[in-house]
Amino acid sequence: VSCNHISLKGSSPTNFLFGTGSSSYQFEGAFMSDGKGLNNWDIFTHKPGNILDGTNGDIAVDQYHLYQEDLDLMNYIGVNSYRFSISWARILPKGRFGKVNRAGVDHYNKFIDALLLRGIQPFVTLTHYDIPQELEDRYRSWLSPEVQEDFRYYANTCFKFFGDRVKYWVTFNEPNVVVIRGYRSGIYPPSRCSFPFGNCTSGDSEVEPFIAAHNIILSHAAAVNIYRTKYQKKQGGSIGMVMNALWYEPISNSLADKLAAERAQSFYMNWFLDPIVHGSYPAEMQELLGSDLPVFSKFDLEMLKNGLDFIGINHYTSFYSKDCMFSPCEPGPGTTRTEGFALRTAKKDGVYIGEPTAVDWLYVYPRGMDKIVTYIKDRYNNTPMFITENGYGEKENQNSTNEELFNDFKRVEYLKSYLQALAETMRTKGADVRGYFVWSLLDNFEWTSGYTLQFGLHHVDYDTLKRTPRLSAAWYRQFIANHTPKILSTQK
Ligand code: GBH
Repeated sequence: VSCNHISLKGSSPTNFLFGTGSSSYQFEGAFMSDGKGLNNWDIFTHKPGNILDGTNGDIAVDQYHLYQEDLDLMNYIGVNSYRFSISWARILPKGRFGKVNRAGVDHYNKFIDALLLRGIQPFVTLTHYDIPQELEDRYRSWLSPEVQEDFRYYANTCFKFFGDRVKYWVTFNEPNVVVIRGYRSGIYPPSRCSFPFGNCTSGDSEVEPFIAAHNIILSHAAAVNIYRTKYQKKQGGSIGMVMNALWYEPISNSLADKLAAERAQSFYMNWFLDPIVHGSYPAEMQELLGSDLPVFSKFDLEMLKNGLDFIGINHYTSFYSKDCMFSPCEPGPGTTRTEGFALRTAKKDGVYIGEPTAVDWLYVYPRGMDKIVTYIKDRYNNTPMFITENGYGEKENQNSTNEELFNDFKRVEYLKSYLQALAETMRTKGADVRGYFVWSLLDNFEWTSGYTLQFGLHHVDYDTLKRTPRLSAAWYRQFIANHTPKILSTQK
């Protein structure tokens, strides 16, 4: 594999972050250790039928215990940042209704110190899909405005204990996925659905995703407000939100399909970013949803002015978008009123938008990276951005050869082409992108797919938990070395 040089010079500040991503539930394991409370994913994965291979994150890749080993892997690759999330229930087993779990605080203190000792900046998410089950049981978590108080309390606790050393905070990972999958299709906890699907038959109200989203947006605002008023001056960090960002390409040049792609984006990503950056829901949502869309009070609008310091972008793939408002479509993803009447489809005239992969939603379309970053830059006034996730998934099986397990040429090609597109957008359009994180350092628990999908730069053997570098790890190491000013290099 060649390591051709992609020029980031002139477009990136000298402290551009190169890292890898992770999350507590997918990595830590230790689900009952040292006083941790149970969270929504602990409960969900233990119900038969929810996870493809019947597994769970009880042990995951045991990063809770094996982190020193993982730090060695990071150090070898030469990343200057590591993205991970704090397990809310490890810090506050019962939310604000119980005590702080000091052992949980100690764990993250040790982990953060160990990262910094190696010159690796912690890039920390407060919640990556997880919430203490206590808050689900007490008041139905995101469906209740009460959750804003809990999230504020939790965020404050984290800023207080860790903010002296953590300079990058993310309030939420992919809240759009949390509400779509948790309250529309029901395939994630709390398994609420507006149409019968899989295990989910409850036929809950189709407005629940909008209520949950509203509470998440206001929880974000509450956390940012605390950070701005009590910590930011002293601690000097920044705070943002991470969105799952698909690129929606209009399936034709017709105005109707172009408008459909806009609606698709508004009902997916702008849904959260518009209120936080511009103070109101996207116009398309207001028009189509009317009084089904919650309204921000005067106080809410004041809180929303706290905005964010950066936008985190998880970008993997692109889809075509086809109008279903002016001409009817067969039912499919995106076609209803509450999704913006825009069919999401991977094919145009029978041809995929990009090479399909082992992951059913992942098509290789590097141009999408340029298009989505440009779109966000233009819509949100070139707010500083981080690519907080980008990666390639594979599916190993019993018969996979060593060649297939470790020589992941396709992952390397994917990462190279997406980074190439990103570099071009930064250089030619002046997009203010400040860092890039590969998903992921290691294979890990891939939510409802269990351990059947692998996204790691390192292979994990689940019998022994042994980590083995893939070709892509060596490639990323070389890439970072080629693009990091020597003076900042943390390599010994
Ligand atoms: C990210 O999720 C997660 O942040 C990370 O934890 C995960 O391991 C990683 O990517 C790899 O999957 O069906 O309407 O939700 C991304 C999961 C799944 C989100 C497909 C977008 C399609 C739209 N993505 N999904 S929808």
